Formats: sequence, C-alpha cells, structure tokens
Amino acid sequence: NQKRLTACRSDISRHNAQFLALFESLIPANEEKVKQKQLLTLLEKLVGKQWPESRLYLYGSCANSFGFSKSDIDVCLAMDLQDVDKSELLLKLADILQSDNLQNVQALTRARVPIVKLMDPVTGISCDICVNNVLAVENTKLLRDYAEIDVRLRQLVFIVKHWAKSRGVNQTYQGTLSSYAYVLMCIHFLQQRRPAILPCLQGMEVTYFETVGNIECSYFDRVEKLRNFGSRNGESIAQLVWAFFQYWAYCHDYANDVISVRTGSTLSKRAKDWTRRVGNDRHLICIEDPFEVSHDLGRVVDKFSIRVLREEFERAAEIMLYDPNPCVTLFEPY
Ligand code: 3AT
Ligand code: MG
Repeated sequence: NQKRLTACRSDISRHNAQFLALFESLIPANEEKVKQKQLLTLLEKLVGKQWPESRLYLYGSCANSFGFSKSDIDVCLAMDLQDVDKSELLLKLADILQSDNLQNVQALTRARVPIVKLMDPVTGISCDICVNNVLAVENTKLLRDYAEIDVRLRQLVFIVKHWAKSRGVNQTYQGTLSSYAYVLMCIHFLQQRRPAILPCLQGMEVTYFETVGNIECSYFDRVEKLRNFGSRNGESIAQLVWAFFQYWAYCHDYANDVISVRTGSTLSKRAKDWTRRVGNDRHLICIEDPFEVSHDLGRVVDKFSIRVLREEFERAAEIMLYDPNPCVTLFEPY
C-alpha cells in the first residue's frame, strides 16, 4: 500500500495540464475587466455629483485577482458620514442610481453588511455597493499582493474555489466557508510548504501602512521584489492541489490550532482564547483574519457543517490520489 501511495504521489503531476487548462478557462477575459472599469466610472460620476468628497473602491474578488469570469463586482463607497445615518444614505444612493437607468436597484439596509444592489444593463454586470467597509478594501489589497508573488497561489485558489462552489461548501449561510476564507487557507498552506512558496508579508519590513479605526494594516507590499521567492520549490499545481486537500483532511490540528497568515504559521486556540463556544462562535475550524485578529473566519461553521467540510476534504484528497480523472471527479456536483 505504501508503495502504491508513493507511486501515485509522484505520478500526480500527469494531471498538471488539465488543471492548468481548467484555471485558464476560469479567469476572466480582458473585455470583462474593461466593462467593470466602465461601470465603476459611471458610478463614480453619479456618486460624485451628490457627494463630491466621497470615493469608490473596488474590493473582493473583482479586485483581489481571484475573481472568476462573469462574477459580480463589490464596490465600497468611502465617505465621512458625520451624523448621517447609513440606512438613509443607502436609500438616497439607491434613488440616485435608479434615476440613471440602472436596473434592479435595491437597498438592503438591514443586511449584516448593508448594501445597495444593482444591475447595469449596458455591461450586464451586477454590483453590490457598501459604505465605509474600508477593512475589506485593505484585505483585498493584501490578497492581491500575495497573488503577485507566485502564480501558483492564483492557480490553487481558482481550483479550490471552483471545487468549493461545485461541492456546495462555499455558502456561509449554510455553515460552510466564504471565498475569502478559502483564499486565506491557500496562502497559509503555501507559506507552510518547505521550501516555502509564499513569505509572510506582515512579518517583513513595513512599506505600506494604513489604519482603519483602531486596526493597523501594515506589511511589506513591494512584492515585485519577491517574484523569485518560491522558485526553490518546484512543486507542480497538481501536487499542490493534492497536498492542500491532504493538509485539510489529515494534517491540520482542528482541536488545537488556528491558522494565521499574519504570522505565517499556526497559533494555539488557547492563546487566542478560542477554546469555548461564545454565542454562535464555536471555533471548530479557526482562520484568523490577517488584520482584524479577533475575527475567526471559521465562526460560521457549526457541528454539522464541520463534518461536511472535513468529509469533502477527505473525498478530494482520495480523488487526487486514486481517481484516474481527478480533474472531472473532483468537481462533480454534490
Ligand atoms: P466570490 O468570487 O464573490 O465568491 P469574493 O472574494 O468576492 O469571492 P465575497 O463576495 O464573499 O468574496 O466577499 C467580498 C470581500 O469582502 C472579500 C473580502 O475582502 C471581504 N470579506 C468577505 N468576508 C469577510 C469577512 N468575514 N471578514 C472580513 N472581510 C471579508
Ligand atoms: Mg464577491
């Protein structure tokens, strides 16, 4: 059995071409990026008329370089609210956008993150606009900077997100993980490879600094200097996909460990005081937010969905080893 395992492992790279082709098929074409810019420009014009001091930022997958073709865009309206109520502002915003031919404009003022939703009939793009979610703009930049260092991060994330969406484990309202959480899991994983494929940007000299409320966002962002960082590690994408699932199926210590991109390592749950259930936070899989360190991205996971997740990791790891056609079986609808 051991012999077979070793043989399978070294043979995994034969699936490389297929995984790379899948990755290529998922990345958005340039025209899509152009259309996104076009919509942002329109929104800037409309919003600028009403609130000249405000600014619009793209965040989330349309700006962190992990966005699929045809995905919605996330926009953050940043402005000094003074004593204006956020809900009122969103309703006003919806009014302005409605009168300019944008479709399905809806203000969701009572959502966890209140937003205005809309669809632009010219570009066909749907968009969510939130107000002053500046931390999301900062974590978007961090993710995009990591993606610049080694192309294998972007490849791995696309494959993992595609797997998670196909298998129904990318739905926070059902207790599984957000795309943002999966990206952090991939970064952590590549920081842990030996030799490492990614550095720990927050552990290096500070070249970028912003504060958001009382949270400091600082790290090394001259990533063009790190383009060769992972070159001593020659692992192929197929090997990494297998090792990623193997890690989350069999190697991660769910009982004791917190993964932390911020420190480039794992921390103990005890040190973070994430050992007990507090309210709805059960800490069954612990993923520290790189900036908002008291925030566990795994807090949506409950005692049922943790089993679903772990079984999916195990299924994926087995398929990578033994299935003749992993690039198909891995993504079979659940
Ligand atoms: P999709 O391609 O849309 O699945 P995404 O990266 O856009 O992936 P989301 O739409 O779930 O992810 O979230 C949009 C951004 O909001 C991503 C991240 O910058 C931020 N974000 C999402 N969830 C959290 C969270 N729990 N804590 C902090 N920031 C978050
Ligand atoms: Mg999104």
